[in-house]
Amino acid sequence: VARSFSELPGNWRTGWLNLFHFWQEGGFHNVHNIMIHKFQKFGPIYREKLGLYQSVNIINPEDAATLFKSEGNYPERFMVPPWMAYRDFRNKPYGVLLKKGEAWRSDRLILNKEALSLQMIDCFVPLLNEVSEDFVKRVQVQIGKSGRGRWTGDLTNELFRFALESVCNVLYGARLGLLQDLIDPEAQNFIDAVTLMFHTTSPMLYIPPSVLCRINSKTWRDHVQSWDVIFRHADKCIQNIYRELRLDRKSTKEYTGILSSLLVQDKLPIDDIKASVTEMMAGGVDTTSMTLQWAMFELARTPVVQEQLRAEIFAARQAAQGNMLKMLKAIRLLKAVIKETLRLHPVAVTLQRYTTQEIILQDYFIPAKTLVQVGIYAMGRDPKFFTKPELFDPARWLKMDSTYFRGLGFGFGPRQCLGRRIAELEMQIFLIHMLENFKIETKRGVDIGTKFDLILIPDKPICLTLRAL
Ligand code: HEM
Ligand code: 2DC
Repeated sequence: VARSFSELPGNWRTGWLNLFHFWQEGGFHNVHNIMIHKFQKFGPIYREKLGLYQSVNIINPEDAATLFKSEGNYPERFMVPPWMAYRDFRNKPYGVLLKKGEAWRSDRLILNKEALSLQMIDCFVPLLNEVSEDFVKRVQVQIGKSGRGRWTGDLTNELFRFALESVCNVLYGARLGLLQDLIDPEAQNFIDAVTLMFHTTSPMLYIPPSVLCRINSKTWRDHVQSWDVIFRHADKCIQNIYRELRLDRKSTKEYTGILSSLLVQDKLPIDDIKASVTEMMAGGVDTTSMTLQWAMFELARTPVVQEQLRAEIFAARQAAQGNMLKMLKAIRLLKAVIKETLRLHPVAVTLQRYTTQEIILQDYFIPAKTLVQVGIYAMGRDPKFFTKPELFDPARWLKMDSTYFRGLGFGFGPRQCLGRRIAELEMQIFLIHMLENFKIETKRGVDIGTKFDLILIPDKPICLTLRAL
C-alpha cells in the first residue's frame, strides 16, 4: 500500500523560512535551477511550501501522465496571483487564462474552434506567411545597408515586433506595420509593457492577491501600469475592428481574423471576447519570439543540423511547388527542431494542476485539491529521460523509443496553450523563410544561461549574425 502524504520528502514544514532562503539564493530569477537541485536532493518527487503556497513537484513523464489523465473536464493550474490581483483591483473581467469551472470551459470551447482547431490552419497560414516574408525583406534591407552581406546584433526587439505583428494579423486580420522602420510608439509601449508585466510578476509570485493590492510597492505599481498599457492598447485594436465591422467595410467572403469571427458569431458576450483576445495579444509576444531566438541560437551553434534542416526545407519547397500549406506537411525535422528547442528552453518552467481526486504518484498518496507541478525544464535536461540531454539533437524526436509525455512545451489536454496552433505555424513559417534566405551564425564559445522572469528567457543578450545565402 502507498505511503502517506506527510511522508513525502522535502522541506515543506517551514513555509516562510523557505521563502526567505529562496529569496537569498536569488530564487526569483533561478527557480529552474533550484528545482533541478531539489530533484537531485530529494528524488523524483518532493513536497514544498513557499509562503502560503504548497505544492508537490514531479519530474517523471509517467507521473505527468498519471496527473494529466485524472485532470477531468475543468483542469485548473496555478493562478498567478498578481494577474488576478490586477483584474480585481481594476474591476476587469477574467479571460480564459484566469477563469475556472463552467465559465472557463464554455469560453474555451468557443475559442478552441477559432484559434486551435485544425480547420483554421488554412486561414492562418497566408496571414502568417506575409508577416514572415516581410521580416525577411527587412533583414535583407539591413544587410544591404551594412554593405558586408550580413547583419549582426541582438534580435530581441526585432522578434518582439515580428511576433506582435504575427499574432495581430491572425487576431484582427490587419497589419500594424511593425516591420517598418518607424513604428507606432504605442505598439512599442505595448511590447515593453508585456516584458515589464512578466518581469514584475516573479517577485510577487508567492504573495496572495488580496495582500498585493494593499501594499503599494514599486513592483506592484509597475505591474499595474504595465497591465494598464496592455489593456488600453488591446482595447484600441479591438475597437477598431468592432467599428469597421459595424460599418461593414470589409467583404464578407475573405477571412478577417479571430476577433471578427467571434464578433459575427455572437456566441460570447463582448466583454469576454475582449478579455480573452487581450490575453492572446499579450501572450503572443514574448513566447514565440524567445523560442525563435533560442532556436536560431541552437541552429547557429550546430551548423550540421542547420544544413540538414535547410536541405529538408529546400526539398519540401520543391515538392510542394512553393505551396506553403503543402510544405508544412513535409517538414518533419523542422517540427522536431521546435520540440527540441522547447525541451532545452521551455517558456514555462513547470506545468501545474490541482488534483481533482486522490491519486498515487511515486507510491505516495496525493490528496484531492493538491497543487502538483511537472518540472518540464528539469525533465528536459535529465539524462534519465533524454540521452545526452545537453546536446541539441532535433532528430532524437524522430528516433526515440518513446516520446510519451516528454514533449510538453505547450502543456497538455483541454487546458493546454490556446495559442499553440498560431505559435507553431508562426514559428515553422518563420524558420522556413529564414533558412531559405540566410545562414545563421553566432560567436563560438559564448555560453548563454537561462533566467526566470516568470517565463524563462536568456540571461544575457544573444548576438546572432544573419548572412545572405
Ligand atoms: C497557456 C506555452 C504561445 C496564449 C499556455 C501554457 C503553456 C504555454 C505551457 C499552459 C498550458 C497548460 O497549463 O497545460 C506557450 C509556448 C508558446 C506559447 C511555449 C510559444 C512558443 C502562445 C501564444 C498565445 C498563447 C502565441 C496567444 C495567441 C495562451 C493562453 C493560455 C496559454 C491564452 C491559457 C489557456 C487557458 O488557460 O485555457 N501557453 N504558449 N500562448 N497560452 Fe501559450
Ligand atoms: C510561472 O510558478 C511559474 O503562456 C509559476 O501566454 C507557475 C506558472 C503558472 C502559469 C504559467 C507561468 C508559470 C508561466 C507563463 C505561462 C503561465 C500560463 C500561461 C503563461 C506559461 C509557469 C503564458 C506565457 C501566456 C501568458 C498570457 C498573458 C500574457 C495574458
